[in-house]
Amino acid sequence: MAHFGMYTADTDGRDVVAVRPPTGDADPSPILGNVPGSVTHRSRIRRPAVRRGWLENGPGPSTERGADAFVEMEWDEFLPLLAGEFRRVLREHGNEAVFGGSYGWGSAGRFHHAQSQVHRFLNTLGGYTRSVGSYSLGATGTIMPRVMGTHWKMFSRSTSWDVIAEHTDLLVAFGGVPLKNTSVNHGGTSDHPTRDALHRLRARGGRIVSISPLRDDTDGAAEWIAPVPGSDVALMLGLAHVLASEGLHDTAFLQRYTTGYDVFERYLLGETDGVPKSPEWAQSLTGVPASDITALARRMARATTLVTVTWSLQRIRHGEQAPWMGLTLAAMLGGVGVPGAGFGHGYGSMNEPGLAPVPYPLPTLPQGLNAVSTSIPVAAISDMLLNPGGRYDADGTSSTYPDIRLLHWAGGNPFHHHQDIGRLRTALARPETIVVHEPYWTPMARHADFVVPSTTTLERDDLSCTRNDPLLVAMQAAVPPFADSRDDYDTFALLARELGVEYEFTEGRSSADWLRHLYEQWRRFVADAGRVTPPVFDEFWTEGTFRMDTEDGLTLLSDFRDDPERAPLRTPSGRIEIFSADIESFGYADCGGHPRWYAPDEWLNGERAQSFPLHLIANQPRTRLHSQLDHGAVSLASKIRGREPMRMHPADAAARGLRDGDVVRVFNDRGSCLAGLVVDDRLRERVVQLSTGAWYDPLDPSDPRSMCVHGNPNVLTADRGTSSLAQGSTGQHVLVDVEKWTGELPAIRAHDQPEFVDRGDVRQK
Ligand SMILES: Nc1nc2c(c(=O)[nH]1)N[C@H]1C(S)=C(S)[C@@H](COP(=O)(O)OP(=O)(O)OC[C@H]3O[C@@H](n4cnc5c(=O)[nH]c(N)nc54)[C@H](O)[C@@H]3O)O[C@H]1N2
Ligand SMILES: Nc1nc2c(c(=O)[nH]1)N[C@H]1C(S)=C(S)[C@@H](COP(=O)(O)OP(=O)(O)OC[C@H]3O[C@@H](n4cnc5c(=O)[nH]c(N)nc54)[C@H](O)[C@@H]3O)O[C@H]1N2
Ligand SMILES: [Mo]
Repeated sequence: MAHFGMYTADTDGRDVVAVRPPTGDADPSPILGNVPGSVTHRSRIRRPAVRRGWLENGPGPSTERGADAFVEMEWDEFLPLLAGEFRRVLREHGNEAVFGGSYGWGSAGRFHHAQSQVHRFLNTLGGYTRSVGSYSLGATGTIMPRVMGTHWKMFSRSTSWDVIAEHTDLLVAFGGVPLKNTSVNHGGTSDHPTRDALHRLRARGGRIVSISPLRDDTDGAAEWIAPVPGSDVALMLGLAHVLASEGLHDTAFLQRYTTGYDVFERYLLGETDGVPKSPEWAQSLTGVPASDITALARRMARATTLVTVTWSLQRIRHGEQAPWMGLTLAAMLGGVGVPGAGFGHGYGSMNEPGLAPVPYPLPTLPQGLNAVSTSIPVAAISDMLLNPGGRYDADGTSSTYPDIRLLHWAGGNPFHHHQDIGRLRTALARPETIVVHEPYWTPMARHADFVVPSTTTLERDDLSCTRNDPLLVAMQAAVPPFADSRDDYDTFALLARELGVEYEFTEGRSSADWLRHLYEQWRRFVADAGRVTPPVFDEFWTEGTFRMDTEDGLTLLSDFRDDPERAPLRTPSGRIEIFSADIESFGYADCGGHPRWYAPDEWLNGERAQSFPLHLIANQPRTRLHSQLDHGAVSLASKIRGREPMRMHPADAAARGLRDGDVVRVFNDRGSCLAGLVVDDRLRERVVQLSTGAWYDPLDPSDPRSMCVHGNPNVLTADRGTSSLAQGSTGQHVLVDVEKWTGELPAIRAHDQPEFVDRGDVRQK
């Protein structure tokens, strides 16, 4: 099982040679094609390694990270050295000085989940500074619990695809419904039903309006509206204005199920700020003709309309506003809780929305208790490292950043996920020691002092399951561990032994014991609850899968609609908060008490666009999961002369004298990268699209702001939170300019081994 789907692996005893998706999967992911050859790929970490400068100078800040050579070592020497460093940091600086953020997707599998493993390990040592929230849903994760009482329920208990296919007449999709993203589900998936559901909706006469800078964000017949990127909230306000001024809004619904509509309406109609959010006003910001906005609003009021917002729209500045305003628009239409109507968030972002949930808890590894209460918003990593003791605001609280001495990372790649890599590299020069567990020599591994070689899922037994999929899957090792790599669990167990906390970490169990234990504990729990009777572990393991029951045919918030007194939302008012007194009370200039239009810093109508006239969309890659298996066949096949493809409208290419297949330099005042040009009219003019995931490959590794020769868009993006409320990632959008690359074409080195030196050549000071 992978995050992008289930498969059977054919091997030659050392590596995977072919993969076969299950016959029950309606639309298997093309990303599976990256798996063959991945176990023994030349970028694998063979042995434990320590950075040369760390061995020579001992722990301490270093600007050599990312440019230094490594010394390979035996485990017997490596583990005591690392344990000694842990003892030093804990003794001199205490547990708060250890950052165990480790954000990242790692791999599917409930037990060998790298992030759970590192957190459990650090908890047995007395705790660590942690991160909260995600890059996926930074803004949503803070705003939606406040105004709707939950955020995860929006996905895991979303209106099912079957209900949408059957009941929705008009699907108004902000961000479209990009099928490429439904490849993926955290923890895996055994089916991909989105394509078929959209087909059934259209076959029934349903219509799809795709609002996106990219026409191919919705496949097949859809009406395409391409507003200026980042202006969706203005468009939603324009639609809301038509509803309110023409009396098309559902006042009975607003009265019974929401609070604060009156405050919002005064803003909408311009009574509070003198600016009516009319279709004409919206046209001036979005470029969408006012008459089209009026016509769409009237259609929405007449039909069973589902308003959906992709997650990308909240991964930009003021990202709190789009999901909040989308929900407000759906509330004005009165369809929340009605089959096929209402609001959806994340259809086409992840496979999960629209899939039926499993009605009971799933087995997971207990992470233990963290004795340190310090945390930071996940996307504040550079801020934290650069400003120890500095103050910041988030979600109504003002806090100070801890002083981090040791960074321990397992299962994520900050060079993939974080913005402004130049700033990140300066930040990563600050700690005294960085430990990274990785199967591959990713850029994060290259910036570590201690590099721990991990196995991949293909090299170990595990079990997988996820909230919205019926299958519990026995993931059986396909090949033996590569070279000297170890399961993260075994590494942590040995490290725990060195540090005198082995039993606390392992509870006396091997990984095989843990799998059996977690499964049996879960089996007894669900059997006692009388829901299902799963087979005993050995039977399950032989069988390979167990099919659970699911709650089919859900409509989001139908229980609330049926009886708002008995099933209130978990908001202060128990209703949808179109106005939130709590948020208003924080007094933030960048997030007030009701949904509102805030002009972004980086957009085509702003001042910055005079210097950098193209709007780059750094969306999720079609050809891989994030940065994972960037060296796989499907990912490599899309590259142009080795560079990540970047799409551009023909008019913008012509204006710059660029042709399809050219290598271009993409730049702004933060950094630059090379990319391979694809000229394509399926984009709005002045929009370019360069997906995330090409491994950062600096031309000059010793320069933190070096050009990336491979095409990682995060050398360009701004490291700035969504707002003082959520402080979420804003990586989706950035302004750039593009020119032809006329210099010599630098080699791609990202997927090679780093430089090694012999132990004997290290001069300890
Ligand atoms: N500009 C921009 N940036 C973005 C986004 C965007 O829209 N625009 N999107 C953001 C989003 S939504 C996300 S979720 C993040 C994703 O960011 P990440 O989740 O950090 O990216 P991955 O490439 O999935 O990193 C997972 C790493 O875990 C490693 N790994 C796999 N299995 C194991 C294992 O068993 N053990 C260990 N130790 N390691 C393992 C993989 O090799 C890989 O390097 O990126 C974010 N970044
Ligand atoms: N193939 C693949 N699928 C994935 C992932 C992956 O790495 N690869 N990652 C998974 C993860 S972790 C996550 S969190 C989700 C993320 O899900 P999303 O964040 O929703 O995915 P993106 O592809 O970044 O963006 C979706 C679309 O939004 C559109 N968009 C961007 N800006 C704007 C705008 O201002 N206005 C409008 N109307 N549209 C805009 C873009 O055209 C883009 O294609 O994807 C998941 N699915
Ligand atoms: Mo994500």
